[in-house]
Amino acid sequence: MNIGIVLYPTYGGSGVVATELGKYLAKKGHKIHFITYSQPVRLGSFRENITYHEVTVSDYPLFDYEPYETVLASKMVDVAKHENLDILHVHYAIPHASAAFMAREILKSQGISIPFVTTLHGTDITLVGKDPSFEPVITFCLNQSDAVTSVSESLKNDTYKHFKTECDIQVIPNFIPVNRLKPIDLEVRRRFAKDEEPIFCHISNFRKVKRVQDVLKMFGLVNDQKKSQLLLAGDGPERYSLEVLCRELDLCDRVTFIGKVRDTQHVLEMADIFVLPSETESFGLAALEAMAQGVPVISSNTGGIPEVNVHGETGFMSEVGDVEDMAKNALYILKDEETLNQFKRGAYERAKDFDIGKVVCQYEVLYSKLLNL
Ligand code: GMT
Repeated sequence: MNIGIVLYPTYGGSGVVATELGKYLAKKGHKIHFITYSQPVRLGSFRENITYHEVTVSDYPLFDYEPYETVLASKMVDVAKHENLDILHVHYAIPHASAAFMAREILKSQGISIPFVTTLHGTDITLVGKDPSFEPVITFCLNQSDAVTSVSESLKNDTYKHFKTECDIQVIPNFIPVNRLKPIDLEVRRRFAKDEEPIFCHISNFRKVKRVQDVLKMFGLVNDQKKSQLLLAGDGPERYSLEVLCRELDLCDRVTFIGKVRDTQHVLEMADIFVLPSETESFGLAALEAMAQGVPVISSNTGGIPEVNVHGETGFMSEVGDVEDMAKNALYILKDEETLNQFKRGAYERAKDFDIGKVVCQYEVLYSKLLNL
């Protein structure tokens, strides 16, 4: 199939999922056309069956706000016509679904019929989407999409709760390539921690919704009992206040701000515990990425996280903000090597349920159904 994938190219989870989906489908022989405004971070170098089409908005002085959605829709029309796309798959509803709707209608007016699939990722529904300034457009686009998928049951339920739509939403969970675990590179690990010190890790875009302050607070409580190290990977609006809190909690020699990393695997390989205390999380791809490296997860119990993290098996979940409980659970996992290894195994085995090979075929079946293949 010739598939156009529209995505955010940045470090966010929806972009990562869309890029990995495209890369995997390309390996299976499909022709993939990524359409977005800059090279997707996880795309890497040249690959067979993959083309990247850049959307460029001109900075005409009249525009206070660049008309990205219009240019994106035009690019979709252009790629669909000249690359003979069979289907468009847009990740994250805003503004990709409305641009896809416009593209589909333009193409229809020219006698070309191309369906589009909208995949909901989370904040497009739970934070941004339900804002009244977006709501009518999102509702319309959900109803107009040829198929709608969501990355968890929780997100599907949230969509029905916040939007007046009767569209059929198919849950296709996020996925990850689960590879064999590599032995820890002790030389690298020793740059961050002594052998007897556990390494905690958190990776995100440091937005408020991630509650990274809770990571520091729970880590401080753990560190009082058991000297540990914390690696914070990523960057975003909360970075400065996190650095301030780190100083206030007197944790500077225990916490490393790594900044943005393209390949999180190398950080996760060193970690003993991953922390995800988010306010809301439709799925928690970062937790799944940790589990695929055999890292147990201490998380909140919000949104779709319970569909990924199994309490008492792959880690533990606590109420949002309950940093004492999170610290207690982390100390339980770290109480001895046998318990830690048991949780590491549990996390790794659970990740296999979301292996890319098991999940991506569900998208292929969906595309075939829409194309009557
Ligand atoms: O929250 C982020 O880090 C970014 C955001 C995105 O759309 O890029 O993530 C959302 O989509 C991910 C991939 O499906 C999910 O794993 C995240 O849980 C979801 N984030 C939220 O719901 C807050």
